[in-house]
Amino acid sequence: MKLFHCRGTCSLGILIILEELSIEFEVEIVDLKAGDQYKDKYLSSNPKGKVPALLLDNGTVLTEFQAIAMWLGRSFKNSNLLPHTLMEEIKVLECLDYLVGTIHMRGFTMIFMPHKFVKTNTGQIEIKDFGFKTLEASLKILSEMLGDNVYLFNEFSVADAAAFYILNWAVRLDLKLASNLQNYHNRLLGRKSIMKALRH
Ligand SMILES: N[C@@H](CCC(=O)N[C@@H](CS)C(=O)NCC(=O)O)C(=O)O
Repeated sequence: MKLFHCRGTCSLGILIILEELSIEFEVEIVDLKAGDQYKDKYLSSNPKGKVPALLLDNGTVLTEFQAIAMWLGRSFKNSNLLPHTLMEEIKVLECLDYLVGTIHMRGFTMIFMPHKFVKTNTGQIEIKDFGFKTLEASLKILSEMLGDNVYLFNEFSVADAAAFYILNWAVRLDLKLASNLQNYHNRLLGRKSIMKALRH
């Protein structure tokens, strides 16, 4: 298996999941700043021009964070990265989609990449503002989802791996986090798989 990854991006979440599985895998760095994602070499593996992408041993390339995370969780059931009943599993997917589809795509992407959506300075300020407002509301919801629990669900799951990259970005932006999210982020920083993923 090979993960296409760029440091500091959402593919960190998939790297954490792979580290949790204690399996052999390769990592190929796609340097987004250098524009590697738009070069033919990478596009021939993932025409979407984004990370993460996971090349499976049978040659299939999986893309989209939620799909990769669900595939890994389902394929390596003993890892307990997904719960075992349908409703519990769907609840993890619901959470994962909120983290990636809303907090990442409608929050952080607007703040990090407003130039992708509009050229004018004022337009970009408005887009960033939309991103910050989305984060304010959605991180509050995430804090309520976590409550006093150690993880988002009973055990560490693929959703926690996604929450980690999200909270890392929040810290990078110096956002004021609710105390339960701050403690959760600190707890996750001490997890072996996360320390290993950060060292890559
Ligand atoms: N919805 C996508 C998000 C992937 C994504 O936006 N990846 C970013 C890095 S965090 C990327 O590769 N951006 C490259 C670009 O936009 O040029 C997924 O679930 O995989």
